[in-house]
Amino acid sequence: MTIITATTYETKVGPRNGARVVAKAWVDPAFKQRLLADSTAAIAELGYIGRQGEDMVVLENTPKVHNVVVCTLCSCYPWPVLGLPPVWYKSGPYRARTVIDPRGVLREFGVDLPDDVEVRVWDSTAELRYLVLPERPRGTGGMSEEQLAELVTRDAMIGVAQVKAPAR
Ligand SMILES: [Co+2]
Repeated sequence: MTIITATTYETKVGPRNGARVVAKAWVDPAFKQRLLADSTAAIAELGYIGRQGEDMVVLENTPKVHNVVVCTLCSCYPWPVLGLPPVWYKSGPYRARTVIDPRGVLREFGVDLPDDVEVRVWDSTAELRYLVLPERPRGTGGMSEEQLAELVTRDAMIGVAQVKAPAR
């Protein structure tokens, strides 16, 4: 019997599925189009289906729009693509402040967005679960889909981080 700690599941195992979705969207324009048009069905193409993932909406970050996901009521979270939510996602301060002061919360996570970037906050519900499609970082043109997936973090798919190119 294998015992996986909550921490491992939160940060490693669970979010790898979402990272594969993101990396595929970065390299496969047709998949990205399907992903944005019908997120649940496109994610299911990769086999990521199940509880808390029945009604997915993928939110695309662009140079002018940054999406952040929260659940103000409880801790709704897309289990099939991200695993279990981190402790801070369930915390009162994150749930309350993300709606009131998203830029302030993002700064605390190390994301300082220019004023001309619109921040959109999405409140998860039992019906809808969100996954952020982060921007592909510059300087990753030669990387494979697998290598790109390694760059994608859980926090970037919640919207409290940006994906960074590997240091040279
Ligand atoms: Co909830």
